[in-house]
Amino acid sequence: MRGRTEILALFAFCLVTATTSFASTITYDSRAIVIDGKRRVLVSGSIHYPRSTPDMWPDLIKKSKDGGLDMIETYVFWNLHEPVRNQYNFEGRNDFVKFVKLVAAAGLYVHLRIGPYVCAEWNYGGFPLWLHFIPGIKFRTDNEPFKAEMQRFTAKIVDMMKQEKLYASQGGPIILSQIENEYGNIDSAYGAAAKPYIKWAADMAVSLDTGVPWVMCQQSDAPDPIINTCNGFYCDQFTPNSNKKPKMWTENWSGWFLSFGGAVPYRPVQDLAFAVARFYQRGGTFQNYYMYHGGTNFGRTTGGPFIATSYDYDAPIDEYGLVRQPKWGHLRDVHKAIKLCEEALIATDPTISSLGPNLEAAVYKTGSVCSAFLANVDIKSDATVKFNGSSYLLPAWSVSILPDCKNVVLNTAKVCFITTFASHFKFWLASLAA
Ligand SMILES: *[C@@H]1O[C@H](CO)[C@@H](O)[C@H](O)[C@H]1NC(C)=O
Ligand SMILES: CC(=O)N[C@H]1CO[C@H](CO)[C@@H](O)[C@@H]1O
Repeated sequence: MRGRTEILALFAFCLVTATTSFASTITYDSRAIVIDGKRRVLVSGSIHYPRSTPDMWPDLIKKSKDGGLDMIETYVFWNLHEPVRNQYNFEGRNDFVKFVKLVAAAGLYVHLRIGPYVCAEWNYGGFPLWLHFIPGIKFRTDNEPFKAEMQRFTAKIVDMMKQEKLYASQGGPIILSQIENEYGNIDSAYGAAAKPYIKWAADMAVSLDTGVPWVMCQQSDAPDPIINTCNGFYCDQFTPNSNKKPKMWTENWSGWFLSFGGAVPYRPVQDLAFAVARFYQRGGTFQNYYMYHGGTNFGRTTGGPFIATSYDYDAPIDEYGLVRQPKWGHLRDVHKAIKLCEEALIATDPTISSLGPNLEAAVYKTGSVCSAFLANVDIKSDATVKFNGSSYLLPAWSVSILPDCKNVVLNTAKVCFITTFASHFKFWLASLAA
């Protein structure tokens, strides 16, 4: 017979799991990631669990949700988890099962980028040092000793996730996973061995049977069914390698990492908001901020040469876990505006037309829904355009979002936090003068 506390514990356990245990079917088509048969417009942000402390995680996740994110993306850091071959560490800042569960508890999705080569300005790109000493090994190419180790670690992580029921196909939050990392940027250096390696990596990942799609970023020849995705400051010009795959942006650099002796990186929110809105304007349905919270390179985890301990990245949440204004607030407003267009965005491809030099309209119209994006991509001149019977002022380098094809709910160059502050300031000046 069970004791009373045991029954209570079981009851509490059931309450917790009951809300999260509905399995979802995750697929994709030419427009979007499809969750339980419905295309979705998704906004994601990177938070790497070992770059903050477990005590910070719930608050970082909450601020991400409040900022309008649907998903958190993290890499998995092999050398952190297996510092000595076959001796694993998943404690403290390494406890990514706990991290993924906290994201799930907040009701957000997870994109798990296993790599296991991750780059990430991380020591040795995430490879454990012992890997280097395996006889005959050659990294990231068609090399048997390397492939055996890569497969072993990838399978280990996938198994851990499965045991904890963390894939969406099991009722968990993980709806996407990544294999390799930006290999397309360097594959020419591997000559003829690059193609068979990528084919092998794709087949190996798919064979692990996670029930959710895999992506490869910066890999224009990613084999089916792997989705090739874009990383960069701007991705509006990107197209996937098949018309059966959606246009996805897995790293939109919110700022940049800090190097010793270098300037502290800064990317204005107006430019970041412009890039995001342009991406959705031109048919995108998924983008991820790299980073949404950058955090700290603790200990000797930073990659080299000369990459600083701070990994703040000028991200919407700063190194210490505080929201960075006006970046965080303006992007939250951009996400709200884009979500108001979701029904139109998932229904159809955009019809793109020119409204003059450097001026572009994209209309998503089908049946009774209509949403539009109006862009001025000139970096100097403001412009007034005629669209659907009305006039609109478009500041230089900005996008206006019209969820009903009529009313502008947001222009990416107009930051409310600043204007509110400015009008308070004027009011305050006026009151001084009186
Ligand atoms: C023009 O705006 C109306 C809403 O007032 C909308 O119903 C219609 O679809 C729009 N047409 C175009 C081509 O954007
Ligand atoms: C990989 C990539 O897309 N890089 C681009 C990032 O954005 C800058 C412009 O700021 C381009 O010069 C890079 O090519």
